[in-house]
Amino acid sequence: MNEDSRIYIAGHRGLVGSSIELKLRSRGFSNIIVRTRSRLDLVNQDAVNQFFSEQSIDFVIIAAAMVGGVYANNLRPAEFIRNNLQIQTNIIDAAYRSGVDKLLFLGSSCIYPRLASQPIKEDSLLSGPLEETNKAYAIAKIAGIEMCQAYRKQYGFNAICAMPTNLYGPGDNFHIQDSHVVPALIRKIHEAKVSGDKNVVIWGSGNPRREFLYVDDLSDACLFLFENYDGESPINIGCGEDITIKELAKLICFIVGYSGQLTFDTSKPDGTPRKLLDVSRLEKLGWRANTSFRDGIKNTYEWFLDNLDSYRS
Ligand code: GFB
Repeated sequence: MNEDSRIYIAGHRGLVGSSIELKLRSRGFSNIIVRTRSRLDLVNQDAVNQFFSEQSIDFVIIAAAMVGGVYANNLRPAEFIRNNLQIQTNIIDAAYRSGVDKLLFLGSSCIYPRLASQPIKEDSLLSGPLEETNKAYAIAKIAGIEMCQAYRKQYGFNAICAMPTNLYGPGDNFHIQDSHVVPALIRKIHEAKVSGDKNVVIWGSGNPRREFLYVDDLSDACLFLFENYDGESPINIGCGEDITIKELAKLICFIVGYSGQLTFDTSKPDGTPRKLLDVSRLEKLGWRANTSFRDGIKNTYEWFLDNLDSYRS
């Protein structure tokens, strides 16, 4: 990749894509190609084929996906599997056919079996049953990995796959029901503080463990892999540490400055009991996360306060 390379970021308005775009621009890449959904609908195969045939793209990063938290995944599995299969299939195939040099596909730690041994190694893919609440999304992402590997094997297409752990950061979706746990709790706890509520409801038991990675660390890792990895196996991206949802909620209360009670609504799903990635492959390649969780949550809360009128929800 050089500064004049034509790099297409699919999903540049999302949490991950926007961070990747900023990072590429800050490193001097000037030919970054992006399209809003109204100009290019990624579920439309003809539109995607036409876009690639017109653009002479060298490199592709697929950060476009339909994503959501445990509740949204459980409620709308048909949309999660259909939209994600269509988006990734259209892009991977059109990229290969139009002569793209290299493509990065982003998956998710939920591709691994629900009870995978921890920390989860890349090799545990397809070694056991998946978590029910996000099976449709996970199977779409697994199909994306398989498609990259099949195109590599049959056509020699340089498509690599990265599997990030749970992400958070500025620009996230703060929808009260559809979002992931970090933005949901930042919003709920902030709103309880402002309105003087003495109680915040946390979904599930509070016992599940999750590993959280700050989005700018993820975008850094993606560019690192783009420049340093050409293998077939997916590579996990995480920080190597996890915490319980209860501990997460307490940390957010501390950062927001809220001193009310937390109660746990066990009628809501817990999802996977634990998801901690084994990041030793990535570390051997030479990359490590460097944002502390406390700093990451602080930055995210500050961003939320600065964008109270315009955050995504
Ligand atoms: O972030 P989250 O939805 O992702 O939930 P998953 C993580 C944990 O936080 C679950 C609990 O145990 C939730 O029950 N939780 C507590 C909450 N309060 C809340 C809340 O207000 N909102 C949310 N969302 N959770 C998703 C997958 O699973 O992770 C996706 O469904 C994707 O497919 C993503 O892989 C990374 O880790 O459970």
